[in-house]
Amino acid sequence: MSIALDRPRRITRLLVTGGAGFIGSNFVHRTLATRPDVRITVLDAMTYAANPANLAGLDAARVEVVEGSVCDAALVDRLVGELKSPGEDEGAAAVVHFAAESHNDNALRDPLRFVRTNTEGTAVLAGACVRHGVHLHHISTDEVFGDLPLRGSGQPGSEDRFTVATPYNPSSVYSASKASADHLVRAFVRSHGLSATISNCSNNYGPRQHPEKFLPRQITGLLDEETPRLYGTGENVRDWIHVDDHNDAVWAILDRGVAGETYLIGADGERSNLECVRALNLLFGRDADDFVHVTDRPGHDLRYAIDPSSVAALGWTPRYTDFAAGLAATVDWYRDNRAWWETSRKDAELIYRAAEKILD
Ligand code: NAD
Ligand code: TDX
Repeated sequence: MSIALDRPRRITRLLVTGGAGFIGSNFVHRTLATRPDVRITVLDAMTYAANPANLAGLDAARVEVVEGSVCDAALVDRLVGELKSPGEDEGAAAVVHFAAESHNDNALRDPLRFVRTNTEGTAVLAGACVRHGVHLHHISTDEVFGDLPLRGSGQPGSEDRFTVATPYNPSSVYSASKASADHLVRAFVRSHGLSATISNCSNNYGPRQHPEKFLPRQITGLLDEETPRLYGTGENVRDWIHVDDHNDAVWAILDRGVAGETYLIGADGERSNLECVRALNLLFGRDADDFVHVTDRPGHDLRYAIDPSSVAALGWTPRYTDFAAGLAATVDWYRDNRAWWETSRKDAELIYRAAEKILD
């Protein structure tokens, strides 16, 4: 069976969950800029991870922001039902589901919050989409597949990348809660006739990412003249993709993805954490090796890598193929937007510093 539609869907109404967070808000901005006929309702619980500035000043005729949880079944049912207006094409409405607790380190401290939002919240949304006949695009992560051995290590799997056929093997509560959500979406497709697509993407970077995450933590630290902090040895590898490339791939799936299919999104961006920190130090005119090793994350996944051929088959290709240039532009964004990150960095560092020890 083909994994691309011959005739694209024509979507004009979206419910975007988690649209005040990092990837969701970039999705809203990009959609407004590139899809003049699309109107959006954002549903976001405005947790610590959301920043109201992310959606400030947008065209109120095209974006409505509703504060609430994806676990609130009555609210979700109403918002999904309101997407379908009489006279509009069948298939003109869709839900794009970004809302999640997204940070692995927090899952170590408060696992049930992850189960509630990521797992239960996805089931609530899927049920509402079934009742109202609305398509659901579920945003997931490459972490559901577990991790791979380092390239060149000679271990079985060390030259592999994740594909749509890779078995699920999550190792953290975050990735297990996302894996359960993916399974629930597939169960609603099979047992309840839900129209849904799923995408599993690798690590995103770009503007508006919370300073608790690796790259913004190092960038905002360097802007405050602090030394970068690497978990453990720093040999762990992530497959970096610019957030706009991720969101363009999501639109390719909304346009041409086949209901029931899963697409893996990545941009051939494998880099060790050590390489990233060295590159950042150089961008700040510092000695590449001026960083500290700190307490490692328990259960820390070693390597992620995505084979993006499923989404490439929809005609998508990444535009940010020069990681150094994308990183430099991201540094500029944080330099120009100190007011956006200052408070959330302070809050995140209080938690980090209470737990971490410098190893060398
Ligand atoms: P984020 O933490 O920056 O944003 C998450 C948003 O969801 C926040 O605005 C938050 O307020 C909202 N939210 C949390 N709980 C909610 C609830 N119960 N109801 C409604 N809204 C709620 O996360 P992000 O990095 O933008 O990730 C977005 C999605 O993309 C997540 O599903 C994540 O699993 C997935 N993903 C992220 C990455 C990455 O590198 N960041 C990579 C692959 C997939
Ligand atoms: O200070 C740090 N030092 C460090 O070495 C921090 C905060 C992280 N790290 C390491 C841990 C990881 O190997 O950097 C790597 C990236 O860490 P995170 O930014 O926490 O991301 P990760 O755990 O890889 O998960 C991210 O990508 C997949 C997102 O947070 C998830 O939501 C997404 O699903």
